[in-house]
Amino acid sequence: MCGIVGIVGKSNVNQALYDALTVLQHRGQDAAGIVTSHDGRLFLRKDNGLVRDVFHQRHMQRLVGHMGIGHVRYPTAGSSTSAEAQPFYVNSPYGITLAHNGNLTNVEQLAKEIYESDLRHVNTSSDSEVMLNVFAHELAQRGKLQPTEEDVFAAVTDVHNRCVGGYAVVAMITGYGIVGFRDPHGIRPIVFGQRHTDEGVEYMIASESVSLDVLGFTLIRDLAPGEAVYITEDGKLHTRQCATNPSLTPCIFEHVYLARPDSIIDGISVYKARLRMGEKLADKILRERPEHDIDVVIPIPDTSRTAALELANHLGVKFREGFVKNRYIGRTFIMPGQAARKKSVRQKLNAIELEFRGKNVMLVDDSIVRGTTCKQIIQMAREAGAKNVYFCSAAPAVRYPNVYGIDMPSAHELIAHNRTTQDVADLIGADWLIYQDLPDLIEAVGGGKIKIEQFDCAVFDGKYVTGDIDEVYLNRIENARNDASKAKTQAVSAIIDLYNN
Ligand code: PIN
Repeated sequence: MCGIVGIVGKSNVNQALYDALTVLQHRGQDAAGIVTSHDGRLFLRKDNGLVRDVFHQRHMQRLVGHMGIGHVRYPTAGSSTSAEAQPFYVNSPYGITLAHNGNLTNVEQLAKEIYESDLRHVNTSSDSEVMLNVFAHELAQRGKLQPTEEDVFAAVTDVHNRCVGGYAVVAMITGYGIVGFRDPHGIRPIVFGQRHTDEGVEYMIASESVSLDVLGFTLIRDLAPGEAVYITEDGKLHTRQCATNPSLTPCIFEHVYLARPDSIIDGISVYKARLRMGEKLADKILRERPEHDIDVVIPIPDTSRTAALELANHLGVKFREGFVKNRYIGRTFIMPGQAARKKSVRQKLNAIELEFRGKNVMLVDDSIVRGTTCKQIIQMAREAGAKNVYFCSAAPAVRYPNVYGIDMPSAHELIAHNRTTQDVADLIGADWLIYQDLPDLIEAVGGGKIKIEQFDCAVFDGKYVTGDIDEVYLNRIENARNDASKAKTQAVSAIIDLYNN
């Protein structure tokens, strides 16, 4: 998962891009980048790290220009180098830079085509660089010295024809404008909006509406699946449907925990969807155990708080903050003679004992993925004196890998893969485990004022909307992931050895 932004403004956009990226920081903390364009020249700064660490005064001063794009990257096993930070750049045609949120499922075939037929070189293992080259190739095919909006939209149409997967993209064509587009299934989110200044109207394209709000832009709307928006450098906005068979099946996991609660995605308030998840969970609890003995509902901060609050309300049970999260977790330093240790949950969360002692507590989390965190949290609740520890997940059991840009690619890492609810309860040490039912989650997200009936729910039901995912593909990405993480572990051990010797 990543965050993207693009702005066509009337004065320098560096500060606005930086601010927008900080608002999208929850979508990726691994790397950040901004590229701006001024007088036909590009200015790029990207590196590993949080937005606040990547950009210093000297970088910001160099990022001049009235238009630019930015990116924050989520860590995945295969993308740890700063060379894979985005935006990516190709010099021909025109000088194009691109930032992408999502994942292409036919990247191997595309990489081959790009090299063998399009005669282009890709310098990283990132699917985003592949996509940039597909777009650049298709735009070059129009053979124009100055591309019009028709040329840009035609290139996006060709991208849709060649690329398969989930993608929300912003790309800047140096000297011409910024284009944003969304895959034909609308899996990943992308919105655009405007703000009025004394010099005229400015436009922003972004992953989530919250970045428009915070910068004083008003939301125009989400891009439809397959649609593109092109804003020229002088501020003219064009939109076009570029896919032949678009159908909206947005990723339901955005609502579970990826997106900020103050965002509105495809017209649905993430906050309201989470409230409804709590309501549905309460109904399920009452169905399973009408005579339950829950004394207190405790959220696991932060995402689950909204669902937990409504769950407690509907059950008529006390809602209490039992865990406090440290918002200032620092770096882990590697000391000579010591192995690198991961920060434990205990360093991130602390229990308020008086909310647990002698009580039957219902802990609520947004989801259970690997099960490692919740196991430790349940242990902490017991140590704080809880009589019984019940656990509920606002999402159904995560049983299948995600192939559209969320970092959950390997089935064997998922605690619920090939396991029953009781198996998972035993493994995490819960006295009672309740998962949201999938139809309830769909109803919670898509059954508000804006009705959406179809979502990408692949992590829950194993149905992949792009229709190209089979066992062979899943095994391949699982192996690739294992190799990549092995390589990463080896690299870390090598650094530790270096320190130790
Ligand atoms: C919560 C994000 N949320 C917490 C992510 C943990 C699963 N985990 C998914 C629960 S927040 S586990 O955004 O940080 O507030 O499967 O490893 O137990």
